Parts: sequence; C-alpha cells; structure tokens
Amino acid sequence: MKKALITGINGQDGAYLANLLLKKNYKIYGLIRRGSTNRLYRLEYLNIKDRINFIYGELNEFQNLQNEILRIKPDLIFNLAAQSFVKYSFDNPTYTYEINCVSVLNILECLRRNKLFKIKFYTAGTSEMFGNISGKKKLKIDEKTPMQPCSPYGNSKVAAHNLTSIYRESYGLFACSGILFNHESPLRGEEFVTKKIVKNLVEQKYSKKTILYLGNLDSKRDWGHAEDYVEAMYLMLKSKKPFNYVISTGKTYSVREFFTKVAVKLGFEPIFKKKGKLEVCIDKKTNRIIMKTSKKYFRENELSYLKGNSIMAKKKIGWKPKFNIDTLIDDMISYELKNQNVQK
Ligand code: NAP
Ligand code: G4F
Repeated sequence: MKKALITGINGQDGAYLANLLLKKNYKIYGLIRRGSTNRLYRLEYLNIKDRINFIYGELNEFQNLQNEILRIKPDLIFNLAAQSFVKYSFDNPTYTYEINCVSVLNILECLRRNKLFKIKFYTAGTSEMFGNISGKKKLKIDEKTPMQPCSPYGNSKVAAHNLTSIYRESYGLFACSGILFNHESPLRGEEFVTKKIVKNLVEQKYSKKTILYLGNLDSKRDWGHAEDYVEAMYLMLKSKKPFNYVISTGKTYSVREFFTKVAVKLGFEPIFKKKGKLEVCIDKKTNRIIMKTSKKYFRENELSYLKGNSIMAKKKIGWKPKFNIDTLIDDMISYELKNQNVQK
C-alpha cells in the first residue's frame, strides 16, 4: 500500500486531499499540532477522521520531523501546513516566516541528508507570491511571471518556493511548489472573505441579524474550489517530471461581486452607498443595512488583482477545474444552510 504524509491535514486542503488519497487507496499519515486535537471537524465532516494515522508535532522542529519521515518512509509528502492568513502575517511576520519557510527547508534538508530521493515532495506555493505584478494591464499570471510579493506571507512563500526549486535543481529531488490561486469550499476557514460572507448572509437571512463588516470590496481574486485544487496537487506528484504549475480558473471577480452573487442567491436586493471613505450595503426589500465596510479589515498593503493562466497544467498534467464561481457559491451556501439547521 502506498503511503502519503500530509502536514496541515486538519486544514481545508489537508482534509480534501486526505479524502482524495484515501479513495486512491493510500495509507494516510497526518501531522498536526497537539493543540489542534479539537479542530478535526473537517475530517469528521468528510467522515475520514478514523482512517488517518495522526502524528503530533511542530513544523519547525527538525529532529521530530526527520524521525517521523524516516519511520514512515512515505511515497509522497504534501506540505500544506502554514500560517496561511495574509492579514495576520503583517502583525506576526517572524512567526509567519518561520512556519512557512524554515519548515520547508527542514523537509528538503531531511530528504537530502538522508538521501531520500524516491520520496516525492509537494509544498504549497501561492498566487500571493506575485503581489501586484499584474499592474494596470491586468495580465494573466503564469509560471514565467516575475514574483513581487506585497505581504510578509507572500514573501515567506517566495522563499520556500525558491528553496524548493534550488533543491530540485541542485540535488535532483522530486520537489514541486504548486502555485495555487485562491480556492474556497464549505470547509474554508472562517477568517477568509468568502466563508465570512456566505456564513454571515445565511445567518442574516434565517437567524441572527448581525451586520457583516468587510474591508476592501474592490480587490479581485481568481477563486476556485478546493476539491479541484487538491486534485492538481496529486497530479503534480504523479507526473513524470517535477514542475511548479500555476493552478487557477482564469476568471476573476471582486469581493463586491462575490458578495452580490451570494446576497442575490439568498434573496436579498443589495444596494451599495458610499459613506465618506466607507460604504454600506442596504437590502432594498427590507431597507435594512446588511453590510458595512470597516477600517479594521483593510490591509496595510493590498494585493488588488489576481487572474491566473493554467494552460501549462492543462497540457502537461491534464488538470481542469470542474467548479465555476456559481457552483462554488452554491456548494458553500448549501453547506451553511445544513450546518445552521435552516428550515426554509
Ligand atoms: P488552512 O485551512 O489555514 O490550514 C493550515 C493548516 O496548517 C492547518 O491544519 C494548521 O493547523 C496547520 N498549521 C499551522 N501552523 C502549524 C504549525 N506550526 N505546525 C503544524 N501545523 C500547522 O490552509 P489551507 O487553505 O488548507 O491552505 C493549505 C496550504 O496552501 C497553506 O500552506 C496555504 O498557505 C496554501 N495556499 C492556500 C490557498 C487557498 O486559497 N486556500 C491558496 C494558495 C496557497 P492548526 O489547526 O493547528 O492551526
Ligand atoms: O479571503 P482573503 O483573506 O484571502 P487572500 O488574502 O487572498 O489569501 C488567500 O489566498 C491566497 C492565494 O492568493 C493564499 F495564499 C492565502 O493562504 C489565503 O488562502 O482575502 C481576499 C480579499 C483580499 O483582497 C482582502 O483584502 O478579500 C479582501 N477582504 C475584504 N474584506 C477581506 C475582507 N478579507 C478578509 N479575510 N476579511 C474581510 O473582511
């Protein structure tokens, strides 16, 4: 039986990836922090918690990580654990750098020092690494686009991405850093904007009438579905040659457009009104304020536009997303209705 080790297994992507690999008959080992034991709800929701072999550890603890890799001898390692929230990285840059970069170096070093060249390694790169490179021309980003990160998070991921390429080229490791654009799902963390919008608007529609507070409504993201994106991670490690592929849908929407789509699907009639530098959104049907912008959610430095080009992944590893923005939103709303026990 083939074995896969997944760090960050209790995160959004870790849970979907474990589910996918179990279906492909892999034995799954999942690294989690001891403090995370009560945060296994995603694995419980997918009904796979009891099929995971948990390993407790900290990502930046080299010795522990090395012992586990030598003990398990996995065929595949997926390093998904990270401090993944961009806004938090402005307040805690050192921590973000240690977790997101030093941990990757630790795994690469472990593979090199122990000559574990048969293990295939994937680490989670991100579209945040490009920063505002698209500029006013609003270019589609591909594998050749230069990286110009505009957040400590983005910079930590560029360092990890470059180290992965360096170890691949210098020592012949099968190591990939997948350049994934934003991907969401019902199991997305509640601090991220899509989940925050869907969860709150379902609550406003059916139970609590708590106004939603958001930051920049005009930044644009290329949003896909996590289930499609974990498939790309697997395909990258199954391919003959390691390569850092861009994974994206090629479509972009603003936060305002995403909010509006969700609101309309739930039966609101959203009207936006400027209030100085801030904005409010009123539901025309009830004349009630449903959203306000708040300075608290604006960023020190904003990445304003992301749109990817995944032609290379389509050609070389046969990856193509099944979800689009509407089916993604429908999936997220449907989970929230069930989760909040809504009787329509
Ligand atoms: P997520 O839901 O935030 O999950 C992050 C995981 O990392 C959690 O399981 C978390 O465990 C774990 N973790 C954090 N710090 C750790 C530490 N010190 N030691 C061990 N584990 C630790 O993130 P995601 O959305 O699944 O994303 C997966 C990866 O892809 C991340 O590396 C992220 O940066 C990257 N990425 C995500 C996207 C996206 O749109 N989702 C796009 C591009 C790249 P706890 O429960 O203990 O916190
Ligand atoms: O949902 P977000 O926090 O995602 P962000 O910053 O794009 O990062 C996500 O995608 C990256 C890939 O590009 C990953 F690497 C990273 O780990 C993470 O998964 O914010 C999306 C946009 C931003 O422009 C933000 O300023 O939404 C804007 N926004 C507006 N109001 C908000 C809010 N974001 C959050 N989280 N909360 C708000 O209230």
